[in-house]
Amino acid sequence: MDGGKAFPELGGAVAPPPGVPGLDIDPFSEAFFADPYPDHARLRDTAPFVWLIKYGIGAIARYEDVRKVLLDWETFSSARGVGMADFAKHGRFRLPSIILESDPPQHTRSRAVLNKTLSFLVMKSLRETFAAEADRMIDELVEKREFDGCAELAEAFPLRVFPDAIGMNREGRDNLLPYGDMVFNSFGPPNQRFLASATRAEAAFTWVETQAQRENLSPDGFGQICYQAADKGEVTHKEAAMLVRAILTAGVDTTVNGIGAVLFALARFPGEWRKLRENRSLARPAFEEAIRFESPVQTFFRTVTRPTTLDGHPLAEGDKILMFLGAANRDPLKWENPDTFDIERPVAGHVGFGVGIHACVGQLLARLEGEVVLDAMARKIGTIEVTGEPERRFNNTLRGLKKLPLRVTAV
Ligand code: 4IA
Repeated sequence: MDGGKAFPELGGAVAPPPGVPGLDIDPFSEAFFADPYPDHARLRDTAPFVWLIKYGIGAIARYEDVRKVLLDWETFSSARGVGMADFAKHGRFRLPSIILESDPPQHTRSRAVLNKTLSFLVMKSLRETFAAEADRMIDELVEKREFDGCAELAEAFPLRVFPDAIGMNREGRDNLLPYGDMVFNSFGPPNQRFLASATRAEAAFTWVETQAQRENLSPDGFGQICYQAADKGEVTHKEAAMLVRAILTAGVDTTVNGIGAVLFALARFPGEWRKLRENRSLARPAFEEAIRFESPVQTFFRTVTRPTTLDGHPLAEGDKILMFLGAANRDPLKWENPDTFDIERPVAGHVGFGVGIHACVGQLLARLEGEVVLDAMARKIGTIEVTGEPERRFNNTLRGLKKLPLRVTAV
């Protein structure tokens, strides 16, 4: 199979290999983003392995298959990029990440350092500050009554707590969101959406590299843990900077869209909001269920390293495979009533944070942020209602909103 000659802007449609059903779905189009669920169902229902004609790329959307590919890192590599572009054929748009875009043994070294940097103990040290900030922010919003759940909460909260926690200085933090938007767009095809975001974020590129340097991080932020590991020889100091860059890249848009997802879901499912108010210990499960339900990170690619098969179809070295995490998280073969937001369901095993060696290394941080926001809301807010049309933010990888007009009442 030739998964390579495939960018639409560079060549047009590619017929499927014999026996693989071809679909005319474009998972990087606004029509798809506006309502991906009918197409997710077509992707899952047609066959375990389907072909996206527009891009000339094989895809999987069923839970079992997505899980299997995520777990088999030796056959399905990340080192040639986890986006559509194959570093070996199409070049790279930034210096490859030594955690996301790497395989063992490099990945193992990087991961060990990030595991320490984002450990349970580090999260424990952040909890009090994060919770106090969530309380303060929710008090202010309750006072205000009407606000934009995106700008004033889902974006504001991570931007408030995360840069401080890692130890960034104050200047230029407004680069973080455009930078993330660009990187997450870069995992899709080189479409207009990506090009526009790259133009918007041009200056953010060097800014992020600079922010990741040791001398620009405060001594008590958790970013220093990467450099302390370098002092001990676990990685080089240059690698430590790359790992801090990774945290800066991966840590904002993801949690913004995770918090956005749970706000939007709770506003649409008042019964679930009631359950949360009555039982605050559901804050963490509610956030987790929102990650399953919305899957803020919708898709990733892998590159085949050696001859193998998917659903009996031969794959060759160099083939790219697209995995639909969002579709897997709503696969009816795995989930009961998958399209229902249910904060009491058994949600373990969802692939919203991935699974296997590349499973989200920041998931404890994400959950901490989600939990303290929901806990503060459950204590302070009586009712939540959507007062206007929510607006989606379109991104080649991320699913989320840019506007969510809300009205809340105090308890
Ligand atoms: C990096 C998957 C996503 C959260 C992510 C994005 C960028 C990086 C890592 C993870 O730059 O290393």
